[in-house]
Amino acid sequence: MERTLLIIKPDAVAAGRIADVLSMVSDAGLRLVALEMRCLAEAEVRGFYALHQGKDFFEPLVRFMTSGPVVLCAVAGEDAVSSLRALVGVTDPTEAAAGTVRASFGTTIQRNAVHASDSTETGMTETAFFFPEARLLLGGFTA
Ligand code: 3AN
Repeated sequence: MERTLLIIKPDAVAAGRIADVLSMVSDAGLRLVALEMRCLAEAEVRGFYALHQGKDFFEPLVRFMTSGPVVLCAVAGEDAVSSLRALVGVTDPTEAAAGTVRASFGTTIQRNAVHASDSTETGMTETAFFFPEARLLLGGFTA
């Protein structure tokens, strides 16, 4: 079972698309194992996107990601990382395949509706960045 982190970004939250995105995740056979809606602190965003520090889009990205509430979602499933990336589409919504989350709800390369981990390794580290292991509901789905 892989883990991956989905973030519904401030643009998609403001546009009222939380339920649409979560439906697409469920319909793809992926399981939500933790969910939290809140505003991110600037330091958290800088830490989360540390890889991009120094790039020209970094400061605008920090401002955007702290501009309103986000929904943090830990997602689990077989091939969860690649399945979620396929569902989300490429970074630039104008280039994303029809029917993907970013093509449907993103507007620009910055305001691209969601984040999704890009490898099995970042799936683990990014999930752990926001959710301690004890908060992941990895078992007990018997209903
Ligand atoms: P992805 O989220 O598709 O893995 P990354 O990790 O390369 O993309 O970029 C992280 C975030 O930084 C993107 N989701 C987007 O919001 C922003 N971003 C990336 N490239 C650009 C760019 N060229 N111009 C503006 N924002 C960008």
